Amino acid sequence: MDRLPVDDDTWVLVLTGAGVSAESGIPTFRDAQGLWETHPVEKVASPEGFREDPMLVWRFYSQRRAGAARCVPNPGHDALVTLEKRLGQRFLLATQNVDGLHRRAGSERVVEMHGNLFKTRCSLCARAPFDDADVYAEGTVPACGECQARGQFAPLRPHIVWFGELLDPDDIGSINDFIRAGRSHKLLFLAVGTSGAVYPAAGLVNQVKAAGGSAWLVNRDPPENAAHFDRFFQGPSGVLLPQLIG
Ligand code: BJW
Repeated sequence: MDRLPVDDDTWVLVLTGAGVSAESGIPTFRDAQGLWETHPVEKVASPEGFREDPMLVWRFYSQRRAGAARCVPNPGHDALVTLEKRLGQRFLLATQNVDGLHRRAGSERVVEMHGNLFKTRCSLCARAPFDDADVYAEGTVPACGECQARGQFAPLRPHIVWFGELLDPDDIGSINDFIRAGRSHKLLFLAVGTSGAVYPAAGLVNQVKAAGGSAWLVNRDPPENAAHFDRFFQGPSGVLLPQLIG
């Protein structure tokens, strides 16, 4: 099997999606038996859904927290740690995953584009998102203590980027800076375990190609944006990434 073509002048931007955590036991979104099949996305993962029924949303995220806390990183996560160790600052991992498994595996140069399942923030005030692994009891909506101290009730919400919400500009900035810096080197994009259906992540391949880079893909099924990649390795990332990275 081919190895990822990495030398001293190669900069690697990795994009991961739910597929990379599938072998750890975390459900994907759009596959058969994926999360969206049993949980309507507009009800559990949209600002409108949260306004309408915050209890339902917290039940969904509490279950997800409990599930993800029981899972452990798989050899695909580990292979990306190996790659980062080899490349140092010539490596950046942009993940759409909110499960925290990349950091638990040991990845450090990570941008969590869609937030983090184990962080919470206030739906009203500007306090910084905080670590929160609580699994809230059925029928509960946690309230912001800081707003409460000011005599106002404000529901806390998961620190997740829902559809229609903007990604953190600092996160987008880090990814764009990396692509800009990589332009004068051998820039390589590696997408893993993502359906290529959700933007702006699905457009990163085009950004890298426009910057003169090449694009490799590891996925179980052909994603929506498959045509933009130079190489496609079809199969489970927990098996293929260790082979590609060595
Ligand atoms: C394996 C495997 C194994 C399985 N090994 N592989 C441009 C054009 C059109 C629309 C838009 C656009 N720009 C923005 C939009 C709107 C929207 C969007 O993209 N809509 C599309 C659906 C068309 N984007 C947004 O709203 C974003 N915000 C934004 O851009 O703001 C500005 C703006 C707004 C509106 C209009 C224009 C501009 C925010 C997106 C936030 C996404 N959030 C979610 C929900 C988080 C909830 C949560 O986690 O609790 O993030 S959606 C969900 O999808 C989640 C994921 O991170 C994301 C991507 O899913 P992913 O990871 O690809 O998973 P799956 O399940 O889809 O695929 C798994 C893949 O793995 C499959 O291919 C399998 O084959 C594979 N696989 N096992 C390897 N073992």
